[in-house]
Amino acid sequence: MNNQDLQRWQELDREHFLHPFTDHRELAARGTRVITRAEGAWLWDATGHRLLDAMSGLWCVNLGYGRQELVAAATQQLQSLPYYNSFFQCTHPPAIELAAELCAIAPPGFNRVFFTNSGSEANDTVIRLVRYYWSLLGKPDRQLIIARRNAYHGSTVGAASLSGMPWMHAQAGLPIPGILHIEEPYWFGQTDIEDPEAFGRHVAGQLAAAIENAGADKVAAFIAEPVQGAGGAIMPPASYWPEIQRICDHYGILLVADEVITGFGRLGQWFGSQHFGIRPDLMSFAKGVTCGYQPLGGVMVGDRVAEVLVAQGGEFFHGFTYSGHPVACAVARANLRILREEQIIAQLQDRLIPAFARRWQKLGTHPLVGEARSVGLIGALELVSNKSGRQRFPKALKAGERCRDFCIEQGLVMRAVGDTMIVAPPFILDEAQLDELVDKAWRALDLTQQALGVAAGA
Ligand code: PXG
Repeated sequence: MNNQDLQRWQELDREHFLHPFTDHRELAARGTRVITRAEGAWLWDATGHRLLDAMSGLWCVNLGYGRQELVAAATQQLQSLPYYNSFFQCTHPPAIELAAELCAIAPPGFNRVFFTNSGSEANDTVIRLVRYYWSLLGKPDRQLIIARRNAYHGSTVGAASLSGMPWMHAQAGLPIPGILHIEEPYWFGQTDIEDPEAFGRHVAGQLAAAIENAGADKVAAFIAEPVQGAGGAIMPPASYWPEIQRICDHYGILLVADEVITGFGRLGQWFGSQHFGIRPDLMSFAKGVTCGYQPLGGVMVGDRVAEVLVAQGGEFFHGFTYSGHPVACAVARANLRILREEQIIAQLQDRLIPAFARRWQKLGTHPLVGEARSVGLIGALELVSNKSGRQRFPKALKAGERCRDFCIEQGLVMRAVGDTMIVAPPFILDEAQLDELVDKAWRALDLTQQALGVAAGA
């Protein structure tokens, strides 16, 4: 690769490639980083700069890059049956086997899977399924789906409507009708209530209030991520999920866990719901199911819904050309096999998660960090101008963005959501890489502090 290649790619990219979630005028001014190669937890860009990928791609490449078993599974499937659909009474072995394997690892009561190609499509499927479920039960008025502000459930029209991001809604006349948002359990960023547990109960109580307000006979479901990812790695207080579960049970509404980020080991269990003791009726998934090597998503459909759908349903008018694509399913099967056979999730619990948590906590002693929190292999740092109190920097200073840029300079991919820095590292880091992650993050925090002119120990 030479400089001419890089320049050409950057020019062609600027001229022809519209990127997702991107301000193109700003991108043209800043230029793009062209990623050309990856191995294990490492990425290389076209200039040869090496980066430790502490975001696992985009919360998905959990086993790291270059797993030959996944490559082989895709290649073999491409050779034997690269495509066939599962409409019109047809099916094929990779989707059948994967569906059964997913049900075997899911919590009890999950015995059916609907396949999609992404997390967004999975959550659109959720909207269709829960509304159809209630109409099959003779309650077509139960249409309302309650979600949360600052949730991210995807970017198709339905999933963006479930997402609680007003700037997404504003550009497209969303949300679609019948979707309501309540407050998120973001203690650090949202509240004057000092006790996190009291805050957790307080925000969970908003679900009961919203149901009462709408009338319980109008509410179909509540959907939430066990841990909000794109919204800023928001980890609810321990009091939150039990109270949400109690409220859903009390009113008989369906509980949907969006497991797109938290599924397949990220929290040290197969599903994030198991970590929090949540008993969802539906679980959407994507990302980690194939390690990101192929696009695949879906909805795990619990017995409560599946039995109505199967026993009473007519045709469910929904599906995609690539629902259960054989190559994606073959890769997912190989991925699940590695997770099972190498006992990766048990090892995360025993070794990597505690080792990560210990190091991550240390970042909390940095003068710029108001809170360092982690759960499983998700970490967040709240950048503050003053450690006592939760005082933020003025937005215009772009503290988070600067810190992220310093991370990249240091050779570390860490994401900024406003002034919250987040990581979701791959499951294959060794101790030296964990140390490197934290050392580089610390150095980037130092550089950010210097750039912002904050006195040490402020
Ligand atoms: N649900 C959750 C919880 C997600 O995190 C989706 C659904 C949508 O999945 P698809 O496959 O349609 O993208 C996601 C996606 C970020 C970021 O900035 C996060 C996602 C996507 C893009 C950016 O952290 N998560």
